Amino acid sequence: MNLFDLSGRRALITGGTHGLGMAMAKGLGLAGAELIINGTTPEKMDNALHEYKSSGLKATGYLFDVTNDDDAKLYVDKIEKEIGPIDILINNAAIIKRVPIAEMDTADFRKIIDVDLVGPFIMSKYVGRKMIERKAGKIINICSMMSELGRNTVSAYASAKGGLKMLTRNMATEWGRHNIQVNGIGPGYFTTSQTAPLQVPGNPFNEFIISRTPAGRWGDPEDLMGAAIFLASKASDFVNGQILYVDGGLLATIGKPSNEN
Ligand code: GCO
Repeated sequence: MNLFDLSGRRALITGGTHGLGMAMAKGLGLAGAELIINGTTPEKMDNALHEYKSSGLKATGYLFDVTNDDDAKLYVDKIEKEIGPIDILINNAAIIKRVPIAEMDTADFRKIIDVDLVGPFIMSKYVGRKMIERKAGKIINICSMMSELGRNTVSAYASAKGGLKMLTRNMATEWGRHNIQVNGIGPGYFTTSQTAPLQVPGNPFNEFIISRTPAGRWGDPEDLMGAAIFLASKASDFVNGQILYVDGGLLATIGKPSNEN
């Protein structure tokens, strides 16, 4: 089982102060990795670091904006100087705004593309340069059902997540020969603060997801731990450019009418 052992590894998780980012970080921590948590909100960071430490995990926090090219370069250098070489990068930080295309502000569209697609590009560029020098590294981009499917009101988010799938494949193409594995995880519908508006009892979308997902439930953030550990570990040394969908089977099926079991 030491194929999945991350002892001695250092993992940087963007947007690691809550939700899916925190769950995946905890998974890597439980597998032995030292955690480097990126966030933008001091209060959320304090709470998160407290939670990591109370879970017995070694975690250090860095507040910076992944869309700011200079900051990203500066903090990647600072982290490598203060903590050590970054072995694993999870590009998880993302935002969403649910507005029909015809009513969406172009500035909002651009902001979502910036955080959800350009952010992973910027972080991967600066961490990737170090990994290329060291001829080793793991990068995991957090994609989405929206990397494959359209849905009302999430055009900017879906455009970014579709782009992130292709950025993943292009990074794998360019960096595979440097022993860098770049893959994606595509979470289905998970219980997080981001999806809370959708999961309100009585909201038809809630029932729709439960009926549309073969597993018959929303995902629990901890359901992502295994995929994150696999793609961060030796077990995936010959896996490159893949998107691992963790969605309870949602993408595998057309769904079924209410009169069928
Ligand atoms: C939405 C949700 C989704 C999920 C997730 C699904 O509005 O449809 O927020 O985007 O967060 O990305 O894979």
